[in-house]
Amino acid sequence: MAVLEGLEFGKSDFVLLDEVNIEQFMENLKLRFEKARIYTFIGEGVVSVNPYKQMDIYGKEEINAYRGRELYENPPHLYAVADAAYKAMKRRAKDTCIVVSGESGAGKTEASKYIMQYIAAITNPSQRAEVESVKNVLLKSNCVLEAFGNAKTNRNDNSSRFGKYMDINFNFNGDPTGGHINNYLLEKTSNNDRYSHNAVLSALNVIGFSEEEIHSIYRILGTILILGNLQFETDRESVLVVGMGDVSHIAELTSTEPDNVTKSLLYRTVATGGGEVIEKGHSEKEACFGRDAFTKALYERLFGWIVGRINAVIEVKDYNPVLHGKNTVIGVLDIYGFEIFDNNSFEQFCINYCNEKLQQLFIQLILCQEQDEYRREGIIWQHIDYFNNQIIVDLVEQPHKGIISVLDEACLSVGKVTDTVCLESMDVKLGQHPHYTSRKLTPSDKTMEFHRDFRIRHYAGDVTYSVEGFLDKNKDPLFQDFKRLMFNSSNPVMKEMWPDGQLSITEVTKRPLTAATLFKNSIVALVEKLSCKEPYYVRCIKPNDIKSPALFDDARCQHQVAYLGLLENVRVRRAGFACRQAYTRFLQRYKMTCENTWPNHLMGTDREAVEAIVTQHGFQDDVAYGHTMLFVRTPKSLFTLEQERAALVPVLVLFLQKVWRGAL
Ligand code: AOV
Ligand code: MG
Repeated sequence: MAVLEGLEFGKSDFVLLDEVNIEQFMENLKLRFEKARIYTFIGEGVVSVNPYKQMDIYGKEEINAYRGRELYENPPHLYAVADAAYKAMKRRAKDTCIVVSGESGAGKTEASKYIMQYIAAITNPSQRAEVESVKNVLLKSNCVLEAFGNAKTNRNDNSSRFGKYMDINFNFNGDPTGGHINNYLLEKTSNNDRYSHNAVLSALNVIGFSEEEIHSIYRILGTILILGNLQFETDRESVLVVGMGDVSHIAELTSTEPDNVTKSLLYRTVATGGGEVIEKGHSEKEACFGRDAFTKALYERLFGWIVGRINAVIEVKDYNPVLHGKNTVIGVLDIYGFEIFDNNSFEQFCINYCNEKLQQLFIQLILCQEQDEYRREGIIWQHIDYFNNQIIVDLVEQPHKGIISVLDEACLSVGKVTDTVCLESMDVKLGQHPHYTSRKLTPSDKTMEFHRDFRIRHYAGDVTYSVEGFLDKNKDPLFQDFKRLMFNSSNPVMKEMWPDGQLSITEVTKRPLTAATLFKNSIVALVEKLSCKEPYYVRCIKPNDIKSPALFDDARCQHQVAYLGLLENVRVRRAGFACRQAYTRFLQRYKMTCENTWPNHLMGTDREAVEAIVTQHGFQDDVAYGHTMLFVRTPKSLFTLEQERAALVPVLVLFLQKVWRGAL
């Protein structure tokens, strides 16, 4: 709990509110925002309100103020949380993660950049070249990924259209030795002109992309641009490309043959039931569909390949645990936030499902496990209620019954299943679900359209999805012909991106997994990765919808506070205990601070010895005794012990040396 701010700035930790209710919470949040205090703690986590203006709080001076300090020694800041995650990792050899969450435009990407910069700034004091280069790549990779993966949306001018989870590996010294990026790309974005071409180019160079690779990247981007304008026409039954100049341009950029480009745009190879291979001409509609799928795939593969190259550069190499000690990790997650547009499609469905999963993780880790532990340890505890969104997660992902499974079924069925038919089978399977509805089920609700819309009551609000295009987006719509075209490119970089192009049509029989299932699998894996680490939360709030630095829209903010479960978070935290330690461990560490326990205690149990230490230091009212561990309400009590221990250690070492030398 920060002590350095005056009361005129409100409470620096929501735990310190006189009463935990929504009115006091909002009053404090608003007061702090208006006083340009955009961060407020909830225990070891921080709530951040997007200031929509540059703040002078991220400089060297601030970095030095937070470095190595305890949370309550400084005002709330992202740096305090980053430092807490770093300290836990370094002192206790724990893998930790920093989860940055909040809706679109709330400030997640900015926050995660500041966190990365902080970690880079406080590590590698001896400036070892190999560590510096890892840090450089980690920082520069952001610029490249944002250039390719961000776009302007109604909600955010620089909206992340991909999710990013970055693991940073550390050696026993606490210096970064490498890292790994997982990306969760959803949409192809336009060639984003917000980014300076030179900055991206220099970042690509720093990361270690070769000239040839950089050229190939630009050639692919050029191809995507041309494809975006490419048109077809039908002339007496046959479909043609309008303007053959574009075809030769594409062939030149992709180092392929113009004839093959035309062919893959206008025909597809199919295997007949008898095993015969024939070429079938596209209709104009099919040709457009193929072109769009090809454009999207070019983009996805380019993005995936860039991430892969960055990973190859920063991968931990030659790590020897005997020489270098335990390798620990801090993960930083910055993903697309909850989104509601006027027209919501498959992408919003995936994004919002992902946010449901992350909220579920928060509930599990912060609200659920914490309370379970108190119960297990026999601590007297008044259960705190909260809305558990597992029911919505199930609605989306449950096998056989969930929306994804209905979608997949529709995509895999043989006959012609349309989006509308798919919507009908969702209505049949999910009609009873309290978080699902459609116009057919509630005919009076004119805000939805018949045969088109369904609505999910998400934890963060109701979202109406238009089912149009869901099935196409869920299938792997790319004809094998395009894959083969690119695999046969004489440009080695492009060839490398399309290894599956070498399969002949008769070999491509197995149905690929659908986009929704692939997405679900990747998010499930992400949640698994996060849940085995010690989590630190940054909860971002968007103060208004007009990107104003001066407006605190009460209703919008209160809505976010409610669905993020922040009040419940404060309640659990406040009634709860910030620190806990097994009795034996506690005793090992602090027995020297108490005459009755040093060097060994003569009491019946370790717990009694711990009680003696606590009582001698006078913080008996700040603790509770569990079956196997001690719970400490405020970190300050432990801090006092730590300080005393730190002062005693040199004295004891001297003492022991004398004993060994026989001087005593
Ligand atoms: P997001 O990551 O949460 O949205 P961003 O981090 O991109 O949101 O923030 C949106 C915009 O708000 C930024 O471009 C900045 O203009 C401003 N902003 C956010 N945080 C700060 C800050 N600490 N200081 C100054 N300006 C800030 V999305 O990616 O859409 O979910 O998919
Ligand atoms: Mg973002």
